[in-house]
Amino acid sequence: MKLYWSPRSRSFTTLWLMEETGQPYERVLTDISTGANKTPDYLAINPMGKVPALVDGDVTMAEAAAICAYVVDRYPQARLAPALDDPRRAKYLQWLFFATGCIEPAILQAYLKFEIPTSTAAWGSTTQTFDVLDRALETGPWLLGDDFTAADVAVGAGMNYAIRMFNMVPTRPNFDRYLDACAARPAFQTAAKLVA
Ligand SMILES: N[C@@H](CCC(=O)N[C@@H](CS)C(=O)NCC(=O)O)C(=O)O
Repeated sequence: MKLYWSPRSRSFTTLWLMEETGQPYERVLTDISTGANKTPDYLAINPMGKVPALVDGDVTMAEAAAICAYVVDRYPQARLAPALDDPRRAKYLQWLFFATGCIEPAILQAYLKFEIPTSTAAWGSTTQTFDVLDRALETGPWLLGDDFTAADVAVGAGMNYAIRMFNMVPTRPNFDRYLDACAARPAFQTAAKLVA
């Protein structure tokens, strides 16, 4: 697999995930500060011209959370997702989609301070999204309890970015405990050094 990535970007999510699998992969530096993400060759991989993106044989794909889902299903031996017939798969998918569908816009709303009616905004509001996440992390250590999954990579990377890297939203005790647990993982540390 080839992972197209850029320093100091959302590529971190997928680098962390790849490191968690323990499988070999090729990193293709696509530095967004140089416009490498807007070349015709790269746009053929991701027409959005954004990183990360993944190439696996004839497969091309983008969107960090989708890449997480794809990779862990390709490497089931890494045990980073409940199996298809495991009832916990439902919550795993819910949190994976929550990362981009709710957490990401909630962070931007907190940062940019724009108002949208809560019934219209897909994430309700920053408070609503973070209250729900806070309660889900009450027991821990992970979103599915004792089992760390790719949903923790997607959620943990987003929260780490917003709270610890860019100070965009205030932290809470459950978030701190969760982010400490994420940051203690060797794969997280390897990925953090790569994107620094
Ligand atoms: N929805 C995408 C967002 C990716 C994204 O926003 N990437 C940013 C870097 S963090 C990017 O490539 N920006 C460069 C640009 O748009 O020119 C995902 O989750 O993968």
